[in-house]
Amino acid sequence: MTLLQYSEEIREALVHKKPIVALESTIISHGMPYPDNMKMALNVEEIIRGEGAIPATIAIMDGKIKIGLTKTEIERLAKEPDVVKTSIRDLPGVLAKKQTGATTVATTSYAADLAGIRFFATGGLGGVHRGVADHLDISADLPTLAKTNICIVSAGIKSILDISKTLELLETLGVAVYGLDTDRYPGFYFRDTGIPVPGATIEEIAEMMKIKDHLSLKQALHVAVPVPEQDAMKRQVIEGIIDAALQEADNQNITGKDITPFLLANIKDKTDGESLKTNIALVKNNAKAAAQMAVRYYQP
Ligand code: PSU
Ligand code: MN
Repeated sequence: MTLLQYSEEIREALVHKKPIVALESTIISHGMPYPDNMKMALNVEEIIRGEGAIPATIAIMDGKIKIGLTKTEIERLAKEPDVVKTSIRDLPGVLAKKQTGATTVATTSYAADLAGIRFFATGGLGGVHRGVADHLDISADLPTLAKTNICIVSAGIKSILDISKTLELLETLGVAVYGLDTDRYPGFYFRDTGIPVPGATIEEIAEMMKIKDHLSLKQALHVAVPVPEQDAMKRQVIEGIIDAALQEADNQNITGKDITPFLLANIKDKTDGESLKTNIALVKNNAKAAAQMAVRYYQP
């Protein structure tokens, strides 16, 4: 049974040890509306190519985990209404039922690691939800990152979450966290949470990944990149909006895997689309950084 299916380009890149950057698909199907999601997905691939690396968007289609998608496949993920949000526990079910599945950070990391891809760019990690004492909601992204050897580049943990508890849990799980050229952890929509983290350069991150390979350390390395200044939102503004969105989710009894897509869409409406613009800008910025790391990692 071969469940992994590579595009010709990715197969060739893996054989010749060319730099590859993995990309998730939940952000396409459940993180952004059409057609912005499709434009974003295609733009991000171009940005990675522009840096000399090869993009590998990952999704579940026709009973296979596909690594490297065609434009038509990306369009399906962006448009079709019944794409399943596929976190790690959902993977066997989506494959067995031959559903179309959009992979989360957890499932994308797992698949990328399996394929031997070392770098992965996304928007924001999942994590510990706010109010966790009353409602135990912790993203499967975290335990999965504890056992996948990947460098995950994001603009932090999604602002809708409890950032300090998520960072504590990442520490427990053995996932290292570095700021790219900054020693303050970014807050997804905004640049600075005030939480100190060690800073690192592109070169240092590439070196860390090589060292991790030597030591067979299975945990992910998380690199946080602040959203560019011109695209960032003001912390005070977005925090108020997040609180209102969380209240609405609670009123409407939204739980489980629906909560993150609900909050992202609700925040987009409340900000007249500004949060979506910021989200797109930060994903592009992360893709560029991840591509630079991948290129560096494969330099002799
Ligand atoms: N980053 C974004 N938008 C998203 C996500 C990340 O900018 O939609 C997705 C990722 O796929 C992540 C998921 O794994 O949200 C987390 O969902 P949950 O909290 O249900 O685990
Ligand atoms: Mn959850």
